[in-house]
Amino acid sequence: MNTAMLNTAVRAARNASGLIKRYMGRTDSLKIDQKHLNDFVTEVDKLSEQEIIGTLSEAYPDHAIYAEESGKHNKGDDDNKPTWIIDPLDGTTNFIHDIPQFAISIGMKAEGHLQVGVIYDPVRDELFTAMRGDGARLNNRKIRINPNTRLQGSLLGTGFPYYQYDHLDHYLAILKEVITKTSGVRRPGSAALDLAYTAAGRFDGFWEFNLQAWDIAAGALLVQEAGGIITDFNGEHDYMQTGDVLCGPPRVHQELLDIIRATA
Ligand code: 2AM
Ligand code: CA
Repeated sequence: MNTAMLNTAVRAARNASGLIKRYMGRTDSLKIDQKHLNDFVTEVDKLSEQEIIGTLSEAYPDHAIYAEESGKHNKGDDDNKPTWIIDPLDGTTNFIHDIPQFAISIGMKAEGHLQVGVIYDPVRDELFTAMRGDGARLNNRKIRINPNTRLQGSLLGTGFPYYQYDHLDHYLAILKEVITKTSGVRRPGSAALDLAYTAAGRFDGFWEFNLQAWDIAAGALLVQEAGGIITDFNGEHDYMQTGDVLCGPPRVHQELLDIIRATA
């Protein structure tokens, strides 16, 4: 069941990526709207989302869909319906600026758990996949987090607050600690890819405030299936609701959580 869903999600992501690639480097001719402060959407986000929803709903007409640009579809009264959680273009700001760091993210939640996660980087043709209980893969090769990694000597990914500044002082206090205790920090601009990179061991951890469920769903499963820990800033599992995400190998996760608590 999950294998069939994973294959369908991969097909949906690849179809959408063909479309995104056609517009790459031609973004000056695109119509760009601002949804909220600093939150942009292009025609490409919308077309990509339509393409993905078309593929998924044809294969699974009974499933619900929760997508960044068009919201909820086919939800009905049943809160526990299997649900596809879609970000059709994560890293839109990069895309608009012709910075080649963006991805398609498709997660599937059913029976209270994330079951399938797909993150596809069309620029590098990197396909990150995970199935619950079956591990995580990059282009079909297993990826695993190194469980012995510690904060000292690590390279972390993060996202700066860009529209909600209530936690800016807390964020900067965390950053100050992290800068002095690690080898470095990167802010690439696609949270989905940051999570995929953490699953692949490229980053030794990641944290960001105020993300959305579609930024997180697929990447959270990837991190877990690669052997990492992902929580909210209380060390609990409400990260899809709160949008506050902290993840990495167990030790890095704990050390980061200690910093987040000590600076709050
Ligand atoms: P999006 O491109 O799908 O909106 C990283 O901070 C996350 O925040 C990204 O995954 C990105 O998802 C979202 N985001 C939206 N607007 C942003 C902006 N102006 N700068 C950085 N990230 C932004
Ligand atoms: Ca996003």
